[in-house]
Amino acid sequence: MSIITELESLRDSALERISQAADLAALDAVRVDVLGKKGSLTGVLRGLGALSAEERPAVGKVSNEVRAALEQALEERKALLAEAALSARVAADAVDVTLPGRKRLPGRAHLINQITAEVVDIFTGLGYAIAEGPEAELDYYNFTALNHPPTHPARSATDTFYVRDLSEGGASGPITDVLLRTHTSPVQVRVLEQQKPPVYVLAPGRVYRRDIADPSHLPQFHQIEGLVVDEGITFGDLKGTLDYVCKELFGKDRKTRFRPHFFPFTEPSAEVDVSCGICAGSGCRFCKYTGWQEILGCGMVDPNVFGYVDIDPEVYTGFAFGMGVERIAALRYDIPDLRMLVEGDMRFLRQF
Ligand code: 2NL
Repeated sequence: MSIITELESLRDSALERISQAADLAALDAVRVDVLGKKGSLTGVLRGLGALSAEERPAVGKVSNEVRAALEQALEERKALLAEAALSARVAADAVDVTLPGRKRLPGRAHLINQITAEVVDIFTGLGYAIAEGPEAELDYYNFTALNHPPTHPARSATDTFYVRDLSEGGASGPITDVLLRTHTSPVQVRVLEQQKPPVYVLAPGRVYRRDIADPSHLPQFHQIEGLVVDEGITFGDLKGTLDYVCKELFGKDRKTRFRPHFFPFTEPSAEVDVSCGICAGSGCRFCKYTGWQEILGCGMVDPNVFGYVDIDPEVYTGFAFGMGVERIAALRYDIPDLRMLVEGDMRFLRQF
């Protein structure tokens, strides 16, 4: 076989391999095989030196043509494959902007936290400070300093969760003087121990009572208590403050009434009703046909409480009040069963 035939056959098989190369890597492998340092065409060209002077021009011309043809075929195939690779990537990365967006379910604060925040806003607007304290509390702050006699029924282990000290006798050891607070009043006793009057303070927080959960009771709920101690504080200040707060919380059109009541820590004491928001006082099933909804308890701080925190009741007087947040939520949003507030039903947390 003449060297020219050899070159032509090499060209044809190389062109065939170029046209078959499936991707850029395969194409480059062909290039190295043919035109590389140890490539087949390079090998043939090296043999050119052995040819006679008459043969050399013709063979040289053909080999240049073969090289040029192969280089052009490689370039064309390379451009084609690069174009195909780009198209494939564009197709794979494509975003369908016509797809509907993903549905998001934003949440919101739980009703209890919403109402607490609202009440906190009203009282901070009146200049009150916010105070917090431990939920596991000493009997002294929860009962004794709040004028509960040693035999008061609320102190019974059937009404209050006592905490056993496991370091002393384990689960069968003695009931200690630590309990889960039954109201947030102990927070205020701690404030009075720390701070001389004037005191204007609000104590929101979680409290515990040993009740079986039913439509109107939860063993764990939230309370907001308030306390004012200053010179010359009267029951009139108490009435004016709570009437204002009820109107802020429930609406300017609402009326309040104060009914005599008893609490160990206040004297005199009262319960406060707000005129029914459904029937405006004429009587309906929401107010059990009374025209009123009970919303808080209050009174003038008992002088005995001042005795425990070393405040002179001849110089200072004060008022205090407490409300159950779950009860207020139930009244405001017409929730028939307090247990619904803690069952984790998404409808209480979803923002519509
Ligand atoms: C209610 C009634 C009340 C108080 C809480 C209080 C606190 C101190 C001194 C005196 Cl440090 N009193 N707190 C007073 C009257 C009523 O709560 O029905 N709570 C849900």
